[in-house]
Amino acid sequence: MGIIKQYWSVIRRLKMVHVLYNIRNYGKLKRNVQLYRKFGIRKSVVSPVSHSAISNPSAEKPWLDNDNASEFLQKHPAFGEFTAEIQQQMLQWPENGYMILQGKFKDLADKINAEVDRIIANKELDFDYTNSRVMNAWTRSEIISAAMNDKELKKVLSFLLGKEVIPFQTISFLKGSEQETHSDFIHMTTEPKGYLIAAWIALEDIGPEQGPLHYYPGSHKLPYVLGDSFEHSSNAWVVGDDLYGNFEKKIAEEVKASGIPKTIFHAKKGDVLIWHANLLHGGEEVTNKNSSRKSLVVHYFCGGDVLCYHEITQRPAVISFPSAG
Ligand SMILES: O=C(O)CCC(=O)C(=O)O
Repeated sequence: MGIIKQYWSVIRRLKMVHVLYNIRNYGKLKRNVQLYRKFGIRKSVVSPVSHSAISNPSAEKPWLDNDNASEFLQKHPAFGEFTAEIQQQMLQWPENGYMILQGKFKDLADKINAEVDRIIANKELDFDYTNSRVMNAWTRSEIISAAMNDKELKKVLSFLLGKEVIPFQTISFLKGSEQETHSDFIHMTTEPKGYLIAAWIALEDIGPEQGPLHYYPGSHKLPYVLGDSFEHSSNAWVVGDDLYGNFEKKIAEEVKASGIPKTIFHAKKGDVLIWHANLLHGGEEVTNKNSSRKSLVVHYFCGGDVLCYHEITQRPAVISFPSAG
């Protein structure tokens, strides 16, 4: 690793740097004061926060994580408002932790790709060459912003969680991520647990050589793996640089022990895969190194009485929740 990269990797892990950032963003964090009281977090809202600081965890969970959820789902008055195809997909959510909206963004996919190309060509946002991706392209594109705020999509997501969802970030991938199997919940964490959801949109047909996405149906029912479930070297001053690697090892062990078979998603252009906060997923190897794998993933949190933070970096989530004004 180059000296500048090494320097940044240390600075980014310094908790004091996070505190300064949080102070600057206090306006967006002050909604957490009453949530910290509720969940027994005896800290300032500008301090680092992690699962281990919660002394009064909530017993609440998304309604479809409860037993007999499929039965309740069909009886819910809003269920009838969805198309038969969406209803069919929703019925597998409680058991499998994912659902697919086939071809939903088929007509918009090329326009989204053109927007991402423009943003990269004009250097409007930093292009991450290592991971072949651009973060938060929605901030520079009305088309991408409209896709992430698509009414029907948000209605489905809000129904699945039983609370209104708020889009939090987009990641535009040009190539397969080859990311190890993980749950998003260590990156984007909530209390009560489970109030994160992701919508992954294929922006082209994706074949086996392009590093398709994989996932483990039903793995969302495995226990949440957070920073106190495995060893790492974080302390009062820094977030340990072994935290993520050790998390991935722990997840690999959990996957093996569960015996759940892997599913590979050979998506068609415009398909949307929606996954539960704890569904284990990742990127397959890109076997054709020249191939693209264009996709857009949107992560959504819930606001209201939900605390949102990033367990991996121990930072509270800095978002303009509607209630934060
Ligand atoms: O698109 C991929 O390959 C991985 C995306 C992912 O894991 C995520 O956004 O959480």
